[in-house]
Amino acid sequence: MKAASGTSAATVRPSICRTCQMNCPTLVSVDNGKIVSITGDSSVPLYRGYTCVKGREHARLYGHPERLLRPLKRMSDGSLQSISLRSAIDEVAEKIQLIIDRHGPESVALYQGNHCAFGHPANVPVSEAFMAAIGSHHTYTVVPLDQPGKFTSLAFHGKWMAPGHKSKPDVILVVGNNALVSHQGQAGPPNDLLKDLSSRNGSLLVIDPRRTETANRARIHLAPRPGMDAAILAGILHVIIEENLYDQEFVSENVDGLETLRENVAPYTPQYVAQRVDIPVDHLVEVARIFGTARRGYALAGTGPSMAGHSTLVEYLCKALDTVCGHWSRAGDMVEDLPCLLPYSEPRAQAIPPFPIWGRATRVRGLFASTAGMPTAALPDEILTPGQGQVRALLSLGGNPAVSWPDETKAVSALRSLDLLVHTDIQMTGTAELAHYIFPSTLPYETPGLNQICDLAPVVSPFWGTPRSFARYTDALVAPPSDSEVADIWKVVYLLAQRMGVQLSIAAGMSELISETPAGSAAGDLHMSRVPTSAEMIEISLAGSRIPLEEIKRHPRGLMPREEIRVLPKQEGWEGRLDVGNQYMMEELHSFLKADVHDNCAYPFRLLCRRMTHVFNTRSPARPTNRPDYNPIFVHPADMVVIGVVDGAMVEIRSEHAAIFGIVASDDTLRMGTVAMSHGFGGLRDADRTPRRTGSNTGRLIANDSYFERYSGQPRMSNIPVALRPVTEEADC
Ligand SMILES: Nc1nc2c(c(=O)[nH]1)N[C@H]1C(S)=C(S)[C@@H](COP(=O)(O)OP(=O)(O)OC[C@H]3O[C@@H](n4cnc5c(=O)[nH]c(N)nc54)[C@H](O)[C@@H]3O)O[C@H]1N2
Ligand SMILES: Nc1nc2c(c(=O)[nH]1)N[C@H]1C(S)=C(S)[C@@H](COP(=O)(O)OP(=O)(O)OC[C@H]3O[C@@H](n4cnc5c(=O)[nH]c(N)nc54)[C@H](O)[C@@H]3O)O[C@H]1N2
Ligand code: SF4
Ligand SMILES: [Mo]
Repeated sequence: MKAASGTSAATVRPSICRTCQMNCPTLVSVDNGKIVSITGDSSVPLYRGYTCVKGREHARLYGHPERLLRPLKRMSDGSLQSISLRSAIDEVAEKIQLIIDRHGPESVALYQGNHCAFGHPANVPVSEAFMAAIGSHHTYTVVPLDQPGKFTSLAFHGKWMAPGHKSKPDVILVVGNNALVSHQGQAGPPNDLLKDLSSRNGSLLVIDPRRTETANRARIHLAPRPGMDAAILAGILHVIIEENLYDQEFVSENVDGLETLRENVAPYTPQYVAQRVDIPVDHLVEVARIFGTARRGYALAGTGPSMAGHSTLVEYLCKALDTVCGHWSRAGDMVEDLPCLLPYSEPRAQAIPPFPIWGRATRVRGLFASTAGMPTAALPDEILTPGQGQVRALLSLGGNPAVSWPDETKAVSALRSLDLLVHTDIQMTGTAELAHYIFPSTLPYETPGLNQICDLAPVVSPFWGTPRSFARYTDALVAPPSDSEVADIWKVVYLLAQRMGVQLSIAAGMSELISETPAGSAAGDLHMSRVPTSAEMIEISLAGSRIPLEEIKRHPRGLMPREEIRVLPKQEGWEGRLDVGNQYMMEELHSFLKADVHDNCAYPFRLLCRRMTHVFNTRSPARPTNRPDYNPIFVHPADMVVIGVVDGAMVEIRSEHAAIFGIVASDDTLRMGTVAMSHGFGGLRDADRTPRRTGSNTGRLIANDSYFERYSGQPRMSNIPVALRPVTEEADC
């Protein structure tokens, strides 16, 4: 396809945005081997040409002066020097081998950040294969810092073998998620779901201390004290059970624990909850009645409640709500969003009963691997704690641990203390500043790819991903700059393995991306003497996929399989039942009846997590010029008066653990007494005195060992008690 662009004719090619989990289909204008612009592809009905500012601005990254183009090596004087890819691989392979010989394979750890999973589909399987081949279990992901409860709660609740009611819901209860900005919800234009809901007279119910873009559209918005979601959900369950609004037939056939749940939510009367969390009692009762009487719908939690310290419990209670209300597909119902890229797994109207959550123990705080994976917040301690099993080398792939890990001070000293830190990135970040070797990465449109994150999303949360199965493949559209030595993440790992003489075996292809999915068919051993191409690696990663890659490739604009998949009936003699009365969960719920342990008048505000439209976590060089290049601290105007600051003023934000500086932005959507700030900003600890230039890292305010969830190790990363005081830039920075 040709399109006019200035004097020359640009070629417009279909592709996929890989900047966030939504994987919007894009049209990319390429002129003279360079990306000129990125727009949405309106030929795909599910997306109707939607893109956001991040996806469009991404075009500016390709020739950006801040982009890393050649591998870098840290010299003995601390400076970084260019090195060839070949030499960097040789040196790193030798150093890893030496560490393994001296300290054993368990001294090597792997961290897969967002862009490891978002980028080339082989990044995750190849890096996991590397860890398996050297014999280390130290593989960590972002999940335990994000919404680990999505995985851990399954172990306590069990899993329905068919999806929830994704299409045509009558009710959606959103707890601390703002999909209109984060796009973490149904894929496609974020408004479509809400428009469809209101056109059918359905109800959007939102629980969020901030009147978010999503809350603004709600029939009822509860703006409670943060961190109390479990108590609110217990109050909703209380009403639904006491008023017999639940689905008695579904429960008697498939669910255990209702009586235990009834007893444990009994103290959570609407009056008690309303008073504890400071919301109108009639609103709470109305939310419960709307949810309980809706035949189709779902409860969906986001990062807010997860990060407030009770990820597993909040997710468990959301599942309990859907389960007692019978919001799961039954035999004969259509399944419209089965992943295309995973092996086929039969939807059945039956329950997988609860399964063990406990995995291998760590050496830290009694934490262990769980169904959410290894506890990432324990990794800094695994690095800093001497003795048998100490981690000494880290492969940091597609993330930014120095900035994104909670407890920045500890995280940075851990990363600094490593014998070897190998990092892949596209720009100099906090982590790159600490790395011994940096491998610059290809950018998405320089390598072939798939929409795997969106396609697989419904397996993690039935309410994520496209409403209908949709797979799209893209070729590489442009070559990396001619004088560069950038590489896909999988390729760096492959070359290291090759140099170390290690055989890589891809065991489960794409299923590696979602830990709770049964392994797919084995693709087997990789050829280790001839480096596969990026296109070949996609074929290998997709072995056993429900829709074969050749079929997907035949549809350059994407494939929406024409199929009629229906939920199969329960197998004869099947005894599995879901559990809504798990003992651990009920004990944790009980703890909400006590006073809030975090109440301390020295820290009168609560700092909430939040996302901003124009940036995906770590700040990017390709950012819109009309937005500040820092992360403001949003404060309610009435609270600004109390603190004595005006818009744009600088404040010190102090938690029990540490202090950072922030620039105030007035925001009357916040509940008074709460303030909000995005993460992913700020330079390294020692150098960070420039909140107006680089922003500040909220992770520094968090201690990873004071308040943390026992199942995932996730520290409290939202609802952080803080004190705010005005500061003058000259005196304090
Ligand atoms: N205080 C606090 N901490 C948090 C959170 C919070 O809300 N508050 N949120 C948590 C959550 S939900 C998550 S998911 C984690 C995120 O944790 P990470 O995944 O560690 O962090 P990101 O910022 O997403 O990482 C992006 C990194 O990838 C690089 N990058 C960008 N594009 C590309 C690319 O195309 N290829 C490659 N190779 N690299 C690229 C960026 O330069 C950056 O270094 O942070 C967690 N940390
Ligand atoms: N534009 C953009 N999109 C993104 C990202 C980004 O940085 N920018 N990050 C991506 C990542 S890594 C993730 S994990 C997803 C996250 O996606 P979401 O979970 O939708 O993230 P947020 O938009 O931060 O929404 C969290 C909400 O929780 C609320 N909240 C905070 N504390 C509490 C609490 O205790 N209780 C309740 N009920 N609510 C609370 C906040 O006010 C906020 O509105 O977004 C992804 N998408
Ligand atoms: S919503 Fe996500 S996938 Fe879509 S254009 Fe924006 S960043 Fe890209
Ligand atoms: Mo995340």
